[in-house]
Amino acid sequence: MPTPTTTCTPINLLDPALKPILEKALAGERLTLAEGAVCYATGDLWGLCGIADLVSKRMHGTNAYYNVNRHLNYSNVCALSCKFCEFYRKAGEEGAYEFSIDHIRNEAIDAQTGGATEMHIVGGLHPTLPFEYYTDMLRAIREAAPGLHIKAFTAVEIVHLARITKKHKQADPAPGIRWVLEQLKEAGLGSLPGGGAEVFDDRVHDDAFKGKIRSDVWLTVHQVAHELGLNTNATILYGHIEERADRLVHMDMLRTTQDEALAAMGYKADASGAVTLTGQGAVQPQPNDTHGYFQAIIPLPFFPDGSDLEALPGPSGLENLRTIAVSRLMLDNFPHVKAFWIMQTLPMAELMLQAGADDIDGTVVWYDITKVGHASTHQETTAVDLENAIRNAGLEPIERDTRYRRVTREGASWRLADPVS
Ligand code: V47
Repeated sequence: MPTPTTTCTPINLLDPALKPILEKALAGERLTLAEGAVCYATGDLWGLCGIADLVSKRMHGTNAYYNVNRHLNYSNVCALSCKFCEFYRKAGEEGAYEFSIDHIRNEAIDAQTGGATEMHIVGGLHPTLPFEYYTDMLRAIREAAPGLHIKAFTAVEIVHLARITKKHKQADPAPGIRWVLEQLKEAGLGSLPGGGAEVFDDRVHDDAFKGKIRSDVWLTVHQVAHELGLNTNATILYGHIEERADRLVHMDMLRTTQDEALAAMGYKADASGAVTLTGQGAVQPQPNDTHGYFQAIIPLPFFPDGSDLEALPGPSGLENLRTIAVSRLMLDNFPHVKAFWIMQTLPMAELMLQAGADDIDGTVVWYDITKVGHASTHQETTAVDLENAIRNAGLEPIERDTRYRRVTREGASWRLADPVS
């Protein structure tokens, strides 16, 4: 989309500690970790949200995005036992499942018939499904529903596939990851979702999700994907046993990786190597770039229900709002901040659209990873509900495809807006 030219008016702040943050935001300069800590500590939450909103409006004007998509969790069988996860089952355990390729093909046909533009596919680390299951899945979708963009497999699954194909080398994981991604891309993979990042901290990793890839390998998967021209997203799972300082380090590691992607795309870095996209008139990365980049950060609030960490309360609504605002301000080179309505709820997502978020994800349909209360896996909303939520936040709803190109739609039939913007 073209860069909007909205002029932003400075805002009144109750906490003087936020003044340098506002000045840096207005100048499009990078915040330090210490300034991130100020954002987390301030009592003037609305002032903080106002700064994040100003940055978001400068980047996107009054546009806010959603898509017509379908999530699919192909299997919940997982070799790992992450403490925060209530989704996984062991093979043979009650409730364990894996979808057949026929089932997945039918889902894709159904999604395409209903007008979806994207299928978002993730699952557990299945101990016995062969590599061909994953490439067959992609080919079946591509053949049966060629209009769907396939966003699939977290970095954790990609490394699992490198392991089962014996391509993974602990000392140098990049070549095995590259091989897997090349095969998947050839079979129809269009981009990578942001899952599996959790929090990039070794203490938290070893306590809550030991056995999962560490931050360096997660980031390598995304770097290699970018080199292959695949766009990706990133997540941060917060509100469990991590500290706020851990979240800031996580965000810093992500933005450093994004600096590299943007520099490879021709963006000019400052003396410290930073490339920011938040300054007045900054040009946002455009679709059709041959080098990939992170499109969106998706802060994921921890849902304790049914997990081994069930005794924890999970983050409050205000902490969720604050984390959206901090994400917008710290991740100055991420084009989009997504308030995933399934995890944030649609009413909270409206608030977040006034606090740094510019995207609320899509119609979803099926979602098995987190379920509010006793909800089933059928968690669907309509494009009308998403548009209403965006309008309630005073913004203009823009239906986008996976690459944030504007979609024009009549019922289930859609096309990219012409000219592509
Ligand atoms: O990787 C697991 C998280 C992620 C819990 O890329 C939990 O557009 C909260 O990554 N409480 C999957 N979170 C979801 C995900 C995602 C969602 C929407 C959009 C995109 C995107 C990506 O969910 C997992 C894990 O980090 N998760 N269990 C839990 N109890």
